[in-house]
Amino acid sequence: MTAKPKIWVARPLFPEVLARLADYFEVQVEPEDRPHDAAELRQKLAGVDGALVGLADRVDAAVIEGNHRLKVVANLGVGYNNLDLEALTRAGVLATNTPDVLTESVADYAWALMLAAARRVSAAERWLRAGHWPGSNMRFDDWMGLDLHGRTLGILGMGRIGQAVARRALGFGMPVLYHNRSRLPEAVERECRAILVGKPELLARADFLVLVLPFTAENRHAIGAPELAQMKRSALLVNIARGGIVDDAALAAALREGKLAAAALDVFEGEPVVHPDLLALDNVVLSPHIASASGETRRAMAQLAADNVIAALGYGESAGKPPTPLNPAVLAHKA
Ligand code: 8YV
Repeated sequence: MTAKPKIWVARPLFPEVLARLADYFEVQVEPEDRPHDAAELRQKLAGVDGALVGLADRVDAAVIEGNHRLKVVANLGVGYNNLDLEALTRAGVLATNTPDVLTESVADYAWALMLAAARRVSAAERWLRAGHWPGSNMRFDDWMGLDLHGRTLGILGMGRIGQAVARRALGFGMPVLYHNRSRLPEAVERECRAILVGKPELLARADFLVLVLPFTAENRHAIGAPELAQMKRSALLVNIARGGIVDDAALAAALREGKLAAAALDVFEGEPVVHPDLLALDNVVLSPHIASASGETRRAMAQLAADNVIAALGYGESAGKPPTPLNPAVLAHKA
């Protein structure tokens, strides 16, 4: 009997997913969630045929150089700015991600953040827990927030998640403007009731601006001091995309100086460190990168990453046809 291929799982995962992987592979699972530096990643990937990695694991040319065994790297996330796709493709290593399965949960969470920041849910709860609620004699004008209904929703980055955020706007009676590299097909625009505008117009007109764009070199600080200055003072910014798309220091300054009403952030520059100026503010809702973290969705993401590895290494019903490849040229080359 030939030995099973080996795979490395960079973070603890659901037992049912690990059990499925173990049907085909010899599985090495990291016992705790922590990022791995280049030297460690290089060493972990050296003796395996495939790997499931997290967003904190940066797989680049230096990490895979000289590795002739590795065939597939499955990212546990839809965003893949941690993978050097060119280097992987050059090395003939397939990369995969987890699109679609998280779209609706992340869109739900964008609305959770919008509502929480607009209606000051986190700050009010902190105040209540600290025992400050005086009861029925609370000031009538205390804890007043912003309404969502009737306000303009702006979406920067109109991929699958942006569209799912837009579709939910109908229920809130919010007109939708979007800006994207390319215009959506008319039928999709109609379904999302979304109108394409230039970035300056989006910044100037949005009452709620949700960022859902991928993190690329061009998108670094897509929202910095100059962009924040173009937004309404009464506006609210939501980042569910990636840390680094927003200049967090500039955002904290704008919030402190009243140049922006509020913000809600699920992602940060330099995670898990949060800029201290943001931590000091009450008009920003902060969460630890959990937009995709519903039980169903996290399980589906892990299963999809496993499906990709199983198929890429030639097993299961979809052998040779991994469901969500990022560099399918590698597959074509092998076919
Ligand atoms: C993470 C995400 O994958 O999918 C993405 O791009 O940012 C998240 O869904 C998740 O936080 C696991 O680290």
